[in-house]
Amino acid sequence: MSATNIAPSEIEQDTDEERRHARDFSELAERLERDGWSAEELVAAVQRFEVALPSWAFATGGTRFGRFPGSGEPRTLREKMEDAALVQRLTGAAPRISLHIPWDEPKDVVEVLAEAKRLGLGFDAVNSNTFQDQPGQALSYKLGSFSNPSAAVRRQAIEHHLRVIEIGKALGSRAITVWLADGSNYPGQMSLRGSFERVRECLQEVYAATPDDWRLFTEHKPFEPAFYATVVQDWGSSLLLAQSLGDRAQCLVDLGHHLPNTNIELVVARLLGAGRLGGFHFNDSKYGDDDLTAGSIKPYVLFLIFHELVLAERDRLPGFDPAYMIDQSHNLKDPIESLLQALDQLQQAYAKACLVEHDALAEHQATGDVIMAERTLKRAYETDVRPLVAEARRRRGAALDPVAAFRASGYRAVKAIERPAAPPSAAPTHL
Ligand code: LRH
Ligand code: MN
Repeated sequence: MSATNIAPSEIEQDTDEERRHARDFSELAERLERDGWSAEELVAAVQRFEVALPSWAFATGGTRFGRFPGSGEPRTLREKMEDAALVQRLTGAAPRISLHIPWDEPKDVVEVLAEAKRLGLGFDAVNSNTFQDQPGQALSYKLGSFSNPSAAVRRQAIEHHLRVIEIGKALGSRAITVWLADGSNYPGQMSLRGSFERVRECLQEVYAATPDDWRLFTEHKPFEPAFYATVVQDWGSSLLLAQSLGDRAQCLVDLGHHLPNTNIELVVARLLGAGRLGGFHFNDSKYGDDDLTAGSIKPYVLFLIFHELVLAERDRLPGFDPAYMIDQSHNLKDPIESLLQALDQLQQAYAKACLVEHDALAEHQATGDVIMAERTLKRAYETDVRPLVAEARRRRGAALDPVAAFRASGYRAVKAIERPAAPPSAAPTHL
């Protein structure tokens, strides 16, 4: 049994579970209809909600202290695509994969496109990488890439991005995500304004090389690997860059790239207001860029972010077309199970945000009724939408409970045989 093309009938949906779900969904639908909602419209909205999967998250990540690889992990782009196709099979919400270059650079684009077609997968934004030196690379990025004082290093970094765009064009991607590790560890090491100007100049050339139907996403991050100043440190720096590049440049919000207690939904609202919210790297974190499973630590924040997105959708904000992507690193969990959990959490957060009584909220905000305004949001957040997102999946022939279906499929055990573990010396796929 090759688990990827699990036919709907083979997804282990036991009839008891089916019956329980049917009852739970009809009860929820009845309650929603009583409150003036259309359960059918909500199911359809959840079905339209799609998130791209990161090619770099299908194998165990690790930290600088260690990596504990699991069994049956993918070793090639083809095997990562196979895993991505299974996640799509079980959720119906992840039809695209986002590649990181060179980590997951296609050796043969034609073959990869054929494999993607066979698996029913598409390609989302491509990601560049100037935060590592590749074997045989002429010049080092130790002191930065686009911000590097050396024009030769900047040129090398620009050439890398032009190549990533060519690969993306061949795969049918429509965006490039640029996260720069550029920064400094000590005061005085780097010109704080000069480094930013150099990044802007280099990005201008990369932006000019993107096709007219592409977007360029700038991704901010407060620290790591730089521990004093990061050139694109916060949403303001990212926004300044995007605004200076052109209309097709937008800001990507990685949820883990905010200092503790940052109001991320406010950052999202600001970027939406500026018409520059390009997309997301969904994950969760307690302290730093922990890349934990989305919705696992701060589910209310995830809901509040989706509340801003549903409001923007409702207000028909010009250019509103956020690219939803996951960016997680799996140190302890089975990567596929964690991605299935994340997709379920994202579907739930979106469904809850669709249940906010916006007119009532606006009224309470206008009249300064703080408590009723908060209760209106909490009422949506506290609605158990699990039967609704399960129904959205069921109608797509996907699993009511993807993690349970994955475990029942025995996929990992099959892959453990098909994919003998790489020798311990092999470099980690993603730190
Ligand atoms: C940086 C980051 C970025 C990726 C990398 C894999 O922390 O979030 O989006 O390139 O992780
Ligand atoms: Mn990211």
